[in-house]
Amino acid sequence: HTPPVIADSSPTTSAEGQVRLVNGGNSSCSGRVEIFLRGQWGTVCDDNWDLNDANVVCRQLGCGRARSALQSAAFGQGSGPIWLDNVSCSGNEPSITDCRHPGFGIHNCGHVEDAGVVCEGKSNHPSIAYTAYPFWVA
Ligand SMILES: [Ca+2]
Ligand SMILES: [Ca+2]
Repeated sequence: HTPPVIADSSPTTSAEGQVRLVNGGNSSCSGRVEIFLRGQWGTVCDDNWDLNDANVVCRQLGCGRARSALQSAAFGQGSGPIWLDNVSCSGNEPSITDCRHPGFGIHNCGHVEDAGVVCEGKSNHPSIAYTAYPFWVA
């Protein structure tokens, strides 16, 4: 069972605080972490980037838990602003932008330090709806 995909090819419809993973090959659940803020997609610096931070991104995207938090532009260098640096998540935040950080766009990084994640994959919680009636009840 696959949930319906809402087609969104227009860059102008990206929502403030939206997160995406870029350049992860076939997987939509791995790649360079990018965040949409103030009308621009930007990246996350790898300073203090760890599994707690990666877990928030993976869960936010419905990709389960994080397998690894990657540093040093493992998925290539992004462009545009570096929106986050020194990200400090406890792991339970609903969104990466809810984690502690010095402020959007405040950093001492270059794109060679762009952060990435590898998540386990699609959410392991398929929406299987069991019928209330066993098959032998007419
Ligand atoms: Ca961190
Ligand atoms: Ca830093």
